[in-house]
Amino acid sequence: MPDPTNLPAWQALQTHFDQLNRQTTRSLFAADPHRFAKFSCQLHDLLCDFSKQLLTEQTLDLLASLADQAGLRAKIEALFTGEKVNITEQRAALHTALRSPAETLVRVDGRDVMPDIQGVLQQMDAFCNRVRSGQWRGYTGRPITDVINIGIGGSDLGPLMVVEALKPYAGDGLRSHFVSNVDASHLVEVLKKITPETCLFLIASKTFTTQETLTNAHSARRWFLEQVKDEQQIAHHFVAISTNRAKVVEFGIDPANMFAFWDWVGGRYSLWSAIGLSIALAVGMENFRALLAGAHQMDEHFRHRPWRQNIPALMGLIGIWNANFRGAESQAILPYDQYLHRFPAYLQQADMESNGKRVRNDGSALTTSSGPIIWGEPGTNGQHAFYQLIHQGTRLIPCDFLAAVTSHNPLGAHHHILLSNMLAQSEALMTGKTAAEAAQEMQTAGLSPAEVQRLLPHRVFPGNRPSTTLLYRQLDPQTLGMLIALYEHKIFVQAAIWDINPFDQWGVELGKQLAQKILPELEPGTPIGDHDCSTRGLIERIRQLQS
Ligand code: G6Q
Repeated sequence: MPDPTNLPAWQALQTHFDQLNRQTTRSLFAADPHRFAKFSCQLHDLLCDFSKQLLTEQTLDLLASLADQAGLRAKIEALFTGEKVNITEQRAALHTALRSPAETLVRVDGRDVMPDIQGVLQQMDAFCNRVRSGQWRGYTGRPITDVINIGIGGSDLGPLMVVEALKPYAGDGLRSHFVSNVDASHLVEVLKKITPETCLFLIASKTFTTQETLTNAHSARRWFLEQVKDEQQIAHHFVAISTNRAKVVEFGIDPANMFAFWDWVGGRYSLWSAIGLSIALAVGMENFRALLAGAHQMDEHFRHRPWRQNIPALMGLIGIWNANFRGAESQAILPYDQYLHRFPAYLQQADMESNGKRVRNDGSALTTSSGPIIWGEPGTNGQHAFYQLIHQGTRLIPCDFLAAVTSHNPLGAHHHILLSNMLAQSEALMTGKTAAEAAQEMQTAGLSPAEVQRLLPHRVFPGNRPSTTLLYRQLDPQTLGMLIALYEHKIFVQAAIWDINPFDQWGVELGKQLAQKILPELEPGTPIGDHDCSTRGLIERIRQLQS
């Protein structure tokens, strides 16, 4: 593929942007009362309203041409059919197969992967039933009460986000805990809440070599054995989720208690695999399967709908419009849904690890910016914190608002207050407040003409700040599956246009190597290797203060 910025559609978009930029979204709304209907689309209960973006029919036509010229359709097929789209690691990226119906045929290197996937799902099903029903007993014969997932990055963020999001489906069952940070405080605080008799550790690591996870897992094992004093009992309290059977055995976990997945499942795309065991234990296998089914619905929509009705394609293309033409550097994720409080953090990894790349697939440098900075907080909290910058700061910050129409916890006027805040924010960001409107407001409030003039620049809101609203009936497992798959595919669309590989993470690998070198140097008396004087100074200071 040529440099995306040399594609005819890219150039046409540039010219179009220069013209459209003279208008505002507010003026586009004033000119067209049907704008909402034209610039929104739906998949089942999920409505995506992108009418508050600065775009017209022509913008969408040009973005659709850009998708065609970048070969997006063929790239989607390559993704779904198991081609080795991760070109730097020579791997397929088949998270979509994990949520496909059993009868689908998906091959990797000529081998149908679906029987393996179904086999692990059945293993998870049987295991979850035993644990959740109390049949699976700890070493004293008591049922399990607490599940502790030890993992990091992709082996933590996805399952943690989903377990939080689906709390209403967990009932009074097992308590879930997640330990990711190698800072011992994370593990120790969880250990304070549990007892060896009734705990179940899930050691979740694709490679089973990740320093943080293995350190936490060994410490948890030691804590367990210090109290239980019988290695045989490990089998009742530790299971592994990994692609690396040899390392699991080396750690001391019975391979019968191992849940497998495969190298064609990327870490940050792995919650659909056995890495989702903590989800299935928390909410039951039926709900886990509903999550998969929702994601599959989004997969089908993405694979088959034309670009103009294709929610992930539209969101990806609009993201490109905002980032590469309007100059936005970040993307705010603003769920007005407390259960999605970890969704921005989850998306930070999904998006920034995937599209935080500086070279194209052929190794040449990108000539335009790639993945945006992803950040956010649940509403309405963010309104009392960083929204000021979104309304009146110097940067353009596109926002995604997400909300359920029906609350899991109907309580007085709470939900209407929540929704009205979200709607008011997206409206205000779009319309802004002109000088005339601000002046009128102050005059009505009785301010003197001099005061009005003095305050006017501070009280004007430029508006024209883009947002997309995703509205769904209720945050149930199926809807959540759709939402997650939507963002996964949005990320893929952008990678396809920028011609980058969203499935590798050499920056993460770098971090894994670097710490290994410094670790022994923190021990007093060991020689300190070759470092810049800042790093050397900090190592010496740590040694000095620890001695
Ligand atoms: C995800 C990344 C990374 C990974 C963690 C944990 O796509 O590769 O976040 O998930 O580093 O790796 P393990 O699962 O191998 O422990």
